[in-house]
Amino acid sequence: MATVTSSAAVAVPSFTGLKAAGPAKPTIAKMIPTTTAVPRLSVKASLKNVGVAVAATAAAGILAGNAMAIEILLGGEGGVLAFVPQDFNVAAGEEIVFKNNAGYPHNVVFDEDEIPSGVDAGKISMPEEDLLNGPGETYKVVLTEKGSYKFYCSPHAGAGMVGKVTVN
Ligand SMILES: [Cu+2]
Repeated sequence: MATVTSSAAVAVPSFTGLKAAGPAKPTIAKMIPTTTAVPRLSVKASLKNVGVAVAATAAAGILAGNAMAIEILLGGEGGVLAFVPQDFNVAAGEEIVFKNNAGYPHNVVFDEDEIPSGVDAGKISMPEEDLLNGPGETYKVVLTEKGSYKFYCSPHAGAGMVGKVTVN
């Protein structure tokens, strides 16, 4: 029972991740013609192939996501309490994926005094009391306003777990 609950809880963020990956749809559109272009496939084989295509699409979605999103690790090698990288640039509208790596729990809170004026820190931050507890858990945010933003991990800000992103 506990195992089922736990795996379901883990599945939710990864499903959300796939859903949120914008490029996944065009990839599917690309994959389907490839699948149907093989006329010798029986229905059964086609279904099997669809399964493979879906799996491939998930992988491709992650790859395509890399072009449109940046991944920031929460916690460095050896359990260093840091965002990795801790200072980076993104394009306006590019997705930033903060991913639990080591030394968690972590969270991502933007400093309301260190973001462009007019941006609501509450809308782009995790609530201070919310934490990413499990391995690979993610928090995703898209910043559309250009400028520089500073953020921190509330449990570890005192240990220097702070970061900066410049939106161009
Ligand atoms: Cu932290």
